[in-house]
Order: sequence, then C-alpha cells, then structure tokens
Amino acid sequence: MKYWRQEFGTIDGQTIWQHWLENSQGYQMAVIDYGATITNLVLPDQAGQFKNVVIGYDNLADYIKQDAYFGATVGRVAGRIAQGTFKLDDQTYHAPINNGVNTNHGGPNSFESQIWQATVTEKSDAISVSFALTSPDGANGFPGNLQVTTTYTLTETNDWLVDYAATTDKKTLFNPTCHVYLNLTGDFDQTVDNHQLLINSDYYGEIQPDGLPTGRLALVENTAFDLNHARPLADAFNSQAEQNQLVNGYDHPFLLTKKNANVDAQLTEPTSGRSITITTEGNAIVIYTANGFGSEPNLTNQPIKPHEAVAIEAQMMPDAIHHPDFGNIVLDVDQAYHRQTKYHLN
Ligand code: G6D
Repeated sequence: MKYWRQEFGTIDGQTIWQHWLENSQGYQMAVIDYGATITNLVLPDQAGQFKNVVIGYDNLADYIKQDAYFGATVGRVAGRIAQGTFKLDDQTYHAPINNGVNTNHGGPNSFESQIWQATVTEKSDAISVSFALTSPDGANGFPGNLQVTTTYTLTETNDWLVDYAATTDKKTLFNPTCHVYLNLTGDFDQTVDNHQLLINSDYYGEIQPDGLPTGRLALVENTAFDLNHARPLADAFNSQAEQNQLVNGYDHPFLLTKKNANVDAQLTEPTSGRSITITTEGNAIVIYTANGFGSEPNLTNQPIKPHEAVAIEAQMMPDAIHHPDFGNIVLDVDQAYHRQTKYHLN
C-alpha cells in the first residue's frame, strides 16, 4: 500500500490537499479536503489498462464552480426534505430552500463545500483517510453541534470502504451519502447507456416531478425499476413505456431487500469488464443518471452531457423524516452513529 498527498489549491490561504491511496495491484483512489470529495478512482480493465472512472476535475476552481456534487460528501441530509421543514420533539425547524420548494442535500454550502480535516492511517493491507468536520448548531437550520467523520479506506483486496460516524449534542437529522458519479469506461465522452445495473430491490420510492418522494413505495415488478436482474441502462432509456416512468433517466431511491448479504447493487461495463459491487448498511440506494447539467465545467473538450455517468448514492431513503416506513434518520445525543458502504472493485 502507498499513500502520498499533493497540493490541490488553496482557499483563503488554506492548502487543500489531494490524498492518494494505492494498493499493490495499482488500484488508486484520490480524495480532496474540499467536500471530502472523491476526485479519482483508478481501476484496470480486463486488459489491465488503468483509467479513472469517476467524474472529477484536476483543479479546485472547477470543483468550486460546479453544482452537481461531483464525488462530494453530501449532508447533513442527502436528498430532499419537503419544504425544508421538519419537527423534532414538537419543535419545528426550517432548512434553507435550495431546490424548488424543498431543501436538497442539506441545503446550500453544506458538507460538499466545507474544508474537512484529514487524518491518515496506514496499515500493511489498507490505508484510510478520515475527514473530520464540525457542523455547528443551527448550520442550515439543523439543530446540534454535529461532529462528523467520513473515512475512505482502500484495501489490498480491492475494497473501497466509506464509513460515516457522528455524534451530536442535540437531537438532529443525519443521512449522509457519497455522491460519486461512475463511468466504468473511463471515457467521459461516452454515456453509461451500456452499463448494466443490478439492484436487489422490490420497491422504489415514487417521486414528484420536482424530485421529492411522494411517500409511496411502489413495486418494481414490470417497471423500469425492476433491476433485480442486471440490465443495460439503455433498455429503460430507449423504451417508450419505461421512458414515461423516468425523468430523462433515473433519479429515484430504491428500497433494498437485503436478500443477498453480498450484493445490494452491482454496476458492470461489458466492454472494459470493470465492475463494482456495492453493499451498504443503509436501507436505500438512490440512482441518479446525471439527467441534466447546469453550468458545470466540461470534463473533456466536449460539453458535458446527460448520462455521462451514474451516481450510486447509498443512504437512508430521502425525506425519511416525513415517512415513517422510510427508516430512521434522527440522531440523538446519546447515540454514536456509524454506517458503512463497501464498494468491491472487481
Ligand atoms: C438533481 O435531482 C437531482 C439530485 O438527485 C442530484 O443529486 C443532483 O441533481 C446532483 O438535483
């Protein structure tokens, strides 16, 4: 295992470091202090050619400019909170509205744009970088001084682990995710149409046109959301019937069945042979197929376009605070939060 770091820019005179982790087979991961953001994940194809397979930039300015959460740590609450409003112990809280009439991804200037403090742990068979952040009481309207760590680990067995840990001094909400976008071809002029996606899920969360869950868990059977057998994303994109179920792609939460302890989801790209198998301690995975972009800087010489990658956001169901059957995202003062997601890099 190898670790090194290099300067990635400065913010108000503070150096932003890019931390590189490499195992003995040449698999690499890079993360920056800004947003505890994954900038690179370098994997071999079946011919042994290594390529970066995550959307990312080689400079800090583009990360600051983009608003698509490329590779970012998202929190306090991933996904939408209806009208940014929630109640805890009969007290009502309001997070800032930053997406239509709702709060998305914890509101503006949240975890994704904070400078996290990194601590590196090197072992013979794994290297971890733990990023720490204090989210102060009242940040974006959320109660409690929240102490958070996001830990990324790369192992000699080609596992990439994401661990979230947190404590709070007031009851609050906490539902983070890693918003990494994957294109296993390693070519961001290609779409992910031919990528095959499997998700062990019998119910998906129906969403409104604005992306907010309706609260209804719908059966995936005979819909675009039945991914219990791996199928190319293009099958749904190109099906007239299934297009009508989508929003120019997927932007939906899948409630995981946990019927196979070794696989919650799997993404495979047949040409390169690259594949990532995901298991998570959360109850959901949100699939976002990058259905449209705003003013994000280009990744290559060509303008960035829809479906150039797929974000696989392991989390608890979005807007869970308003839907009891979506799971619990309340963190209380006497709780030590921990949730792990494992990406096995095949
Ligand atoms: C859009 O609705 C989508 C979100 O799911 C995604 O996380 C974000 O873009 C980057 O708001």
